[in-house]
Amino acid sequence: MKIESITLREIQMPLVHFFETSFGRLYSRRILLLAAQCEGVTGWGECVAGEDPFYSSEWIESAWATLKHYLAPAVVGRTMSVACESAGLMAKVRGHRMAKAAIENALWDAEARQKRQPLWKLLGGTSREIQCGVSIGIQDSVEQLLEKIERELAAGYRRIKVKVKPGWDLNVLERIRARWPEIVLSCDANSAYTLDDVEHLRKFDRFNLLMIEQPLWNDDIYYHARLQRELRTAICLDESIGNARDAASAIETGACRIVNIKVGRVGGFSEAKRVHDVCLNNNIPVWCGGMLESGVGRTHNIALSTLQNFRLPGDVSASKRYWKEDIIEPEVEVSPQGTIAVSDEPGTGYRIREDRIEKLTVRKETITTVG
Ligand code: OSB
Ligand code: MG
Repeated sequence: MKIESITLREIQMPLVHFFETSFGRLYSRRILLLAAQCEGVTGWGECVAGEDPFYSSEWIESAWATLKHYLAPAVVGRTMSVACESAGLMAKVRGHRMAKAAIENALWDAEARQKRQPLWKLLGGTSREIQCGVSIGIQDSVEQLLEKIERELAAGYRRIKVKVKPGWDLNVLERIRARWPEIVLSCDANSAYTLDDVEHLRKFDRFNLLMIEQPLWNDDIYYHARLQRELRTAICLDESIGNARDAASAIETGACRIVNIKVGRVGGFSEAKRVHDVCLNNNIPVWCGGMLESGVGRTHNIALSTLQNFRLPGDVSASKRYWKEDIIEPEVEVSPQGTIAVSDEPGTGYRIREDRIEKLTVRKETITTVG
């Protein structure tokens, strides 16, 4: 498979509802899409870097520049037999994992299309159906949050995750549990607490949560291990796990009992598979995180979620929760049982709506080899 060129695009899409986390409120997304031209097939990837360097140090402008100047030139013009070879070609660049993932995942997408195989099978997936949960942001009032939860439960989602931060936590969880004592519930702090909050965090134990996600610093493992020893509730790490080695050290030190895998955060499908395998070998369940993706990233998350150790419902939800109109066809839909079935069609099983992407594009740049 020869990589002839790579096209970067920025598309802009307003969110159906704002999404608020401990680092702020977001109304609209700037999404970096990447298309790799490989001898008659086009592989698509999505860079999940955000609008701002808040979730991680990467953001759309750093990703664009790094892709343009370093990562795309490292792979364009090269021939590879399998997509995962691209990771080695990009290894000289430190960090920039979300940017790297956009390339590697586009090449997996191309490889699946070229081999006329479903992407999920190429990745080594086994489940025919994945379990879905939802992530619900901070709202203007607890009443609004309860209404949203009610709607998502009625739609069939199997796990509710709410964003928390100091001042929007115990009171909120209390109200949710008072109304729904039995639902599978978890919370995500996106690093909003410190070790000074241990006594406060111990109070989360009352709510019988499936997990508390990333309570402490985004780059920390050691202090999460200290915290986990103080809590009955399982800690799940998101931001802290950048690769399989991080997962191994988090497990070895007891920093978490569950791992959130985001393919962008760990630098692409091959590292995501390695994180998955480390967790599997240590009997640590994983689930697939989300980054408010468009259909391109969303369908890649679906494919990844078919690997055997994705034992908990992921933040993989229907297109319509985020977008008035997605850029794939059909849109991602979730069954009344809170599942998505994967198909045997080649690639992702979803068609890319290039005409719509073209209309949403605000900038575009193609990297080809010179001469
Ligand atoms: O921490 O999981 C997170 C969205 C943006 C950045 C970080 C996170 C999230 C979510 C949304 O929780 C999950 C989704 O895409 O549905
Ligand atoms: Mg998270």
